[in-house]
Amino acid sequence: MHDTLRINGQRLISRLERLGEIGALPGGGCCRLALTEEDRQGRELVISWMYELGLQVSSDAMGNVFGLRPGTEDSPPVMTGSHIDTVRTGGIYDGNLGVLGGLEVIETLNEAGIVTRRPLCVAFFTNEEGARFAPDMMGSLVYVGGMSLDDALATKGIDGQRVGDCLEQIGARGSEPVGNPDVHAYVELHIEQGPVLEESSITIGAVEKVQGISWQEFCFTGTSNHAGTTPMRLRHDAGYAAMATGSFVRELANRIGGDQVGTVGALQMEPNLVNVVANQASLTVDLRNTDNDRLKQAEAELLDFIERLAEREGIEVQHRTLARFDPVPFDTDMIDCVEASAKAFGHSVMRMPSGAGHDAQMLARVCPTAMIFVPSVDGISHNINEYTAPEDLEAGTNVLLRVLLDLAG
Ligand code: HGY
Ligand code: MN
Ligand code: MN
Ligand code: MN
Repeated sequence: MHDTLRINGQRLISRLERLGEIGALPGGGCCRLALTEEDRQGRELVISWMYELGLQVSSDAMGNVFGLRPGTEDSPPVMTGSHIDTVRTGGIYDGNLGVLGGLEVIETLNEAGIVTRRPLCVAFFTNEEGARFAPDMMGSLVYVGGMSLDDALATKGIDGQRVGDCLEQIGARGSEPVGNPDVHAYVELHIEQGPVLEESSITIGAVEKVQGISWQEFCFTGTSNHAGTTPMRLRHDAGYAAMATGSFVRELANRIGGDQVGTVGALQMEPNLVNVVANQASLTVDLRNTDNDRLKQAEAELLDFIERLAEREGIEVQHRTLARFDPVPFDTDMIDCVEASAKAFGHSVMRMPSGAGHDAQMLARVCPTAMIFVPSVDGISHNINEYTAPEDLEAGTNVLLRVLLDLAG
């Protein structure tokens, strides 16, 4: 069964670097926030590659894009893919590897004249990052019917723009319906974005589950006042409330246990001046754990802390949930298939959870799903210095090739 077939690593890296030029940042990395002009250009380039490879290209009402390669059978496709939007300080591999690795598999099969029994499909999903429009994995969530199209289109981003308007502006709204996909299986190749594989000197991660994700936003309203004349006992300092919350999140993450993590990533204060007690402060809290009960405990303790803090400081609080996803286990047979494929190439492989969210966690709602991880150097991601060694990119994409051939027959 095509045991000697291998992908072309250099061609894959050239595509990754070419796509990375769109939204390139000084000093490396790139910024292609969802539904921006940079995202439009990235979409245009990847779609042009899909056409070059002879794929039948379609897109749905959420702007998710699909490149279909017919099989000898007319049956639900085996799908691979990921996302091509990035965070503001993104690298060139997060998401992009899953999409361009899928295209590299297609090109390798084209060159070998191999037609699989089941159709193959390479997809990229809209707004996986959620950095501009929460929740993350929005495109794949709508695709599987986990969020209504109307709710997604009406969602306002951090810049006040709506998803629906931005989709129109970049001409990305397709005609295919969403919410009821027919996919035989889904496999996503992705960089680990953490230190585990590198620290373990392992080449391939066979991902068992994606951890639970909780994104919340808190807006504190106090009273602005003179920083010099206002006694501490009379202050209603929204800035203090925000910073106290930040240090509580760190203490909470260290105390809850398991693999609990907690991050205050976004913080705004008003009027944000050296000599004025802040009357407004808003922040986001990202809590994650592979254990949902512990994640729920962390959320409950955070809310309790903030209520008591607001009471004590005489401050108003508004609270919004931006995203909440339970941990998602992947299909055991598919995990076995990833592990066996890695071993067939002689690669070291380990089973592991994913710390990051992925489109695969949404596809797992509708079909057997698995992920293939490759190491991130120094465990760095969501950082312009994100890097994965060429031999690991090639190893992961060869494993993807083999898994897709196993599934598509
Ligand atoms: O936040 C995440 O884990 C994903 O990158 N959107
Ligand atoms: Mn990603
Ligand atoms: Mn990401
Ligand atoms: Mn992700």
